[in-house]
Amino acid sequence: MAEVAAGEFLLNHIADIDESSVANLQDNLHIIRSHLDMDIAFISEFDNDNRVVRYVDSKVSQTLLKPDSSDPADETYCRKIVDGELPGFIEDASVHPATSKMPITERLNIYTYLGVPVCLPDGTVYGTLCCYSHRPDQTVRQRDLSLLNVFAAFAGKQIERHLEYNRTTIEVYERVKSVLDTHALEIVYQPIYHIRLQKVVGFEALSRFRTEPYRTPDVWFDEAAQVGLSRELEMLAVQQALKGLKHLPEDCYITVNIAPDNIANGSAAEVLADYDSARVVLEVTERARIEDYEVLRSALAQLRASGVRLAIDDAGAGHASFQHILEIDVDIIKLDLSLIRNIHKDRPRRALAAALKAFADVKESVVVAEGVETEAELKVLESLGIDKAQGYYIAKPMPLEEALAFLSSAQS
Ligand code: G
Ligand code: MN
Repeated sequence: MAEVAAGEFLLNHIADIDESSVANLQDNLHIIRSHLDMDIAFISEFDNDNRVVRYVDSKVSQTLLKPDSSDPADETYCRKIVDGELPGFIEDASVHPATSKMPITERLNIYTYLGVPVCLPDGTVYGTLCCYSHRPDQTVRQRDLSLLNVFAAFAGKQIERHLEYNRTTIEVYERVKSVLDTHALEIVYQPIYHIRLQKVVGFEALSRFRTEPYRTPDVWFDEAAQVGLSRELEMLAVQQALKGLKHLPEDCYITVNIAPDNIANGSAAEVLADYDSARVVLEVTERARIEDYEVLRSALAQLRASGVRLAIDDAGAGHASFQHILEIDVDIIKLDLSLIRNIHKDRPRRALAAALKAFADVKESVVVAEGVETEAELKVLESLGIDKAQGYYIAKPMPLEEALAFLSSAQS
C-alpha cells in the first residue's frame, strides 16, 4: 500500500479500533499533569526531523499545542533533552540561558518545565514526555522527574503495543486489499438436493481464496471485518457467485452467505438489482450478531418483495440461542453439519433435527440438512420429512463447470 493510503487508512480505522490503549495514555497524561499541577502535559514522537505532538492534556480547553502539530525537532526542547543539551527540569525557561532565546519558549508560553525521553522497550527513542506551566511554579522540584520517568517507561510499553497493533492491522489490511484488487477469490458450488423429488434444485456458492499459504474463507472474512473491508469482500464474493446464475437452468437457485450488516446497509439489494432475485437465497449464519432486528427486518422486507429468500445457516450448532430464527421470518432453516453427523446413531441429534423440522413447519419454512456424508444419514433425514440435503454424500463444492456437468449427469 502506498504510504499515503496507509496513513489515511490508519487515521480512518485504527484510531477507532485501538481506542482503549489511546484512552489509557490519555488518562495517564491527565493524572500526571493534574498531580504536578502543570498547564500542559504531552507526549511527542520524533518523526524524521520533526517533533510531532501525539497526545496532549491541558488544563484549559484551548491550547497552542495540538495533537499532530509538529515543529522542526532542532527548535524544540524535546530534541535537546534527548541529546543531553538541556536538563530535564527547568525552573523558569524564560530566564534559563539555554531556553530564554529559543522562539518556542515564548510561542508556547513555557515557564516551569519538566521533560524526559520516552523509549520503546527495545531501547529506541520514540519521543518525549513533557509538562510545563504558563507561570513560574516554585513547587515543582527536580525529584518530580523521577515520577515522569516512571510514567515514560510505562508509556513506552503502551506505545509499542499500539505500534505493533498498527503494524499488524496494516498487514491484514494489505492482505485483504490485495485479494480485493486482484479478485483472488474463486467460487465453488455445492449442490442442494431435494430428497423427495430426488433432484438437485440449487447450489450453495462458497468462496475459496487463491493464496499461499491456503487459509479458510472464515479467516479471510474475519480479517476483512477487522479492517473495515467486510462489505467489499463479501460483495465481491456475492457478485462472483451470482455470475453462475446465467449458466444454470432457470429452475435452479443459488444461495450466498452474507453478513446481516450487509443486508441491513443495503449492499445486498445493490448487488441483487442485476439478477433475478427469485433465484437467489441469502444465508445468514446463526453465529452472526444482529445489532438491530428491526433495521434488518425492514431491509429484508424490501428484498423479499423482489422475491429473494432468506436462509438461516448453521442452525442447531449451539452458537446462538435460535434467536435469529425466532426474530426473523425465514424461508429456509439450514441444519448445521454437527447436528447431522452420525444422526442415524444418535437419538438426541435425531430429536433436535425433528424438533427443528416441526418448528420450520410452524414457520412455514423449508429445512435443508448440511454436511450429509453418508447414505445412512440421508435415510434418517428422509424419514424425518426433511426437505433438502447438502453434503459430501451428494457432492463436494466444485467449480461452476463441474457443477454444471454434475447437474446434467444427475438430472438425466
Ligand atoms: O456456509 P456454511 O457454514 O454452510 O459452510 C459450509 C462449509 O462446510 C463449506 O466450507 C463446505 O465446504 C463444507 N462442507 C460442505 N459439505 C460438507 C460435508 O458433507 N462435510 C464436511 N465436513 N464439510 C462440508
Ligand atoms: Mn452457508
